[in-house]
Formats: sequence, C-alpha cells, structure tokens
Amino acid sequence: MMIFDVLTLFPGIFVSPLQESILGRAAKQQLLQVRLHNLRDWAEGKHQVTDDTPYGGGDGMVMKPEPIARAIADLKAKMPHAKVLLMTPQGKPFSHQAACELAGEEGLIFLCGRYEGFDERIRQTLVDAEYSIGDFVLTGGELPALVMIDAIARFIPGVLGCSDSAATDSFSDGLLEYPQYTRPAVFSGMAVPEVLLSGDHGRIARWRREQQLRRTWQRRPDLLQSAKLSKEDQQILEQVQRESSEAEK
Ligand code: 4FV
Repeated sequence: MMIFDVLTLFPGIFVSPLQESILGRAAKQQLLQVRLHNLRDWAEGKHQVTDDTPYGGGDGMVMKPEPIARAIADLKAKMPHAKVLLMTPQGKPFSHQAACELAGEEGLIFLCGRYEGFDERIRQTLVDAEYSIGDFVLTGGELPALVMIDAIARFIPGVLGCSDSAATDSFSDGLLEYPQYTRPAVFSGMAVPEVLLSGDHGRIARWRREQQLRRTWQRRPDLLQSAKLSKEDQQILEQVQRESSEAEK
C-alpha cells in the first residue's frame, strides 16, 4: 500500500476530494492511504506559532523551520525511506513522467506551504524535491499536493479500473491523446468520423496516431522534441505539416 503523508495547516481541504470516486475507492481498497497532519501540532507555545515576519523586512509571513523539522522527523521515524516533497512555484514542473517515477516510492511526505512560503533552510536540509504545478501563484500548497496525489495514484496497480489504464494516457508516449467519440453517431449535425465506425482496427489505429501527431503539433509542438516517434510517425508528421502549410496557402 502506498502512503501519502500530508503536512498542512488546513487538513480539511483534503477531506472530500479524497473520499470521492477513484481516490475514495482506492483508499477503501487499501491500495493507498493519505494521512493528514496539522503542522500546528508541532508548533510551540500556547499560540502554536508556525510563521513569522521575514528577516530583511517585506510583506507577508514566512513559515518557521522548527515545527516543520519536528514534524518531518516524526513522520520519517515511522517511514525512513519516504521522500519529502515541497510544492512551490520555484519547483521543477510536475509532469506525467514525474508522477510515474514517484508512484514507485514506498511513501511520500507532502509539505504544503502558506503565506510567502518557507524559510530557505527547510529546503536546504529537509526536502528531497520541489515541484510546481504551473507558473501561477496559489494561496497554498494544498491543491498542488492534491493534484500530485491524484496523478501519482493513477499509476498504482489496481487504482484505475481494468478498462482504464495510465498506459494509454496523454503523455504516456509523450503525445496528446486522439479525439474520442461515443453515441450518438450524429450529434447536432456532426457525424462521428466514418473510420471509427469501420471496424477496421488497423485503419482506426493509424487514424488515431495521425490525430495524436496532428493535435500535438498544433497545440504542443514543444512535446514533439521529447516524444518517442517511429519512422512511420515521422512520415505522418511530415504529411500533416505539408497538408497544413498547403491549407494556409
Ligand atoms: C504552487 C504552485 C504555489 C506559493 C505561496 C503557496 C503557493 C504559497 N505550489 N505549484 N504554483 N504555491 O503557487 O506548487 O505558500
């Protein structure tokens, strides 16, 4: 069973998302466990202070190192090999690949920030990796932690039903997914592509691959640098690019 320990000042933010749907079922099936810890429990004094003003002045508050150091020490006492992850806009971009790798860990400890962020010495001594879920600023690290737990959980065997597997995901082969269709065959005058009704699985697979390459080229050409493309893919891509440059003429 994979253990996700979450260190946060607002454990309530996690409750319902982790009870619903796939994550809720996975927890019931003991495929994973998310343990929520209130950072304030490791803060000293009757006010259990977890933040303070920044040295050198400036707005906002900074999260103090001591409560976090005590909390991580206690959690790692129970799971020495757990990786400590800090969510921050300064982190490396979280990705499908990262989710796949992190799903191989025995346990993960998510450090959710608030205010202006963490005392720098936390990063230097207590954190194994820093991840960002995007170039924008949130009010806290809780939603990034939830996003990462959801993406990582999909790689835990048994979490996704048999019909659905992370192996056929967008990004699993570095490309965006092909368009999907379901009944009715015609919806407000728009028909499902005939090839998908043909039953010819070879033609369908080729059409889907072409759609993946076209869509990735149109929407995320940056992904094509790192995508694993076969000779045939290259040919399809050149044809797609030729067609669209002719269309522009
Ligand atoms: C964030 C992100 C993020 C910054 C200050 C929490 C906030 C506050 N984390 N990807 N984007 N964090 O905006 O991961 O502490």
